Amino acid sequence: MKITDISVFINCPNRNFVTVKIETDEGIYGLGDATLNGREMAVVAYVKEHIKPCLIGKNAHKIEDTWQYLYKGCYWRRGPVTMAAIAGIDMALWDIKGKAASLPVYQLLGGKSRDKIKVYGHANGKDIQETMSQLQSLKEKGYKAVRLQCAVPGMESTYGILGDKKDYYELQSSRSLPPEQIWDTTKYVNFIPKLFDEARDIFGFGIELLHDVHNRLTPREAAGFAKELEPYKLLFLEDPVPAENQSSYKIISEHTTIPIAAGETFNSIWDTKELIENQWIEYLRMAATHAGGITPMKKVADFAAVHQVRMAPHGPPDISPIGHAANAHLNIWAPNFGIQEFVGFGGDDMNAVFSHPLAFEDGYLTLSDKPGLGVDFDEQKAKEYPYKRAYLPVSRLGDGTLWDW
Ligand code: EZ4
Ligand code: CO
Repeated sequence: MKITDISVFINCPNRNFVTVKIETDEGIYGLGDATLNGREMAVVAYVKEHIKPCLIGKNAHKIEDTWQYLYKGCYWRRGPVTMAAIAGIDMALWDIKGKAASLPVYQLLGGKSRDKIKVYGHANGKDIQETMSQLQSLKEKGYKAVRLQCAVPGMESTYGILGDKKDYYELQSSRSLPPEQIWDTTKYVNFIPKLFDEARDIFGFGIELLHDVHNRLTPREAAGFAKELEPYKLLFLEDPVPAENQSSYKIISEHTTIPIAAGETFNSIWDTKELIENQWIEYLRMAATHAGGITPMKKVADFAAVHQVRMAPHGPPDISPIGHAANAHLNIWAPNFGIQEFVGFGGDDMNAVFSHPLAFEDGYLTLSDKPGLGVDFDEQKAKEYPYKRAYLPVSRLGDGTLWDW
């Protein structure tokens, strides 16, 4: 089966998504997600200008060789743009192989290790009360696990909500340039334990709770913060410090028993090496879209399993339904799957463009048996949603110093 064409689509049905389509001479096509929030056009150019010319006429069944060719063969390895581009191609090739075999991708990975995929949702309030009412409504929807975030008093414009609730800090900004927010570590670390104290008071310990620090602390600040959160028995504390220096996590894990998660921005197995080999984390957040696709994620999951690290893939609204489906096929297979982040799909606009094999039922995602990844993409409909340049906010300290996001 030969690759005859590769197209790249960039659309904004609520969020910007980069979609790769590979066509073959047997009429089977595959879809991949290559979305890189805030840097989408770099990936579009990478696939169109640099990858496409090399793959036309090549054998669509050679997934592993194609992955190695794009990774080792270009000399410049790794990096988020390169790996998102490779992910788009890799997912599309798995989709093609599944369709050719009339099997869902999880069957090609080794079959199901579980029936359904446990997920966690997000409660993000402007104050503790609002976060608690969001937690309540997620619980009523069936969620068994919820990540709690809350605007910190005295810094309402940051790390919670930006005023109007549509502009929650993780969403792309509708402004033409990145909004800037002020960060204050002292206010943050003094406030968040109160949020969890209230949640355990009201909801008890029958629901799993999580929290994302978004890399904003130093290792020793993070260790102290984690110790303070220990009584609230979080499922995990995410990204307490940046992970470029992996040994920062040694300091944290030597001081606290709180389970730590990291890795949503990692794009190579090498980014995980010390964290996993030293068992400094309990959960790995890597996801197919930013890690180079399904081919490397299978290896990453197996490597993590050797060290009792479980997979908890990144599942933000800036991963397309194709990326979510790729994660789901990996999750249903991986013996060491833990939990999937899932905040729902982006409403009618997104559902008009993408159909997907996932359904939320009582705190779990189910995955249909459609061949391949099970996603479809309406190219005509997608034209109604042109790309809009958008950025995540940036953080600064009160004196203007640029801080980790
Ligand atoms: O802020 O994907 O745990 N989830 C997250 C995400 C990230 C966004 C950045 O593009 O931290 O929602
Ligand atoms: Co995160």
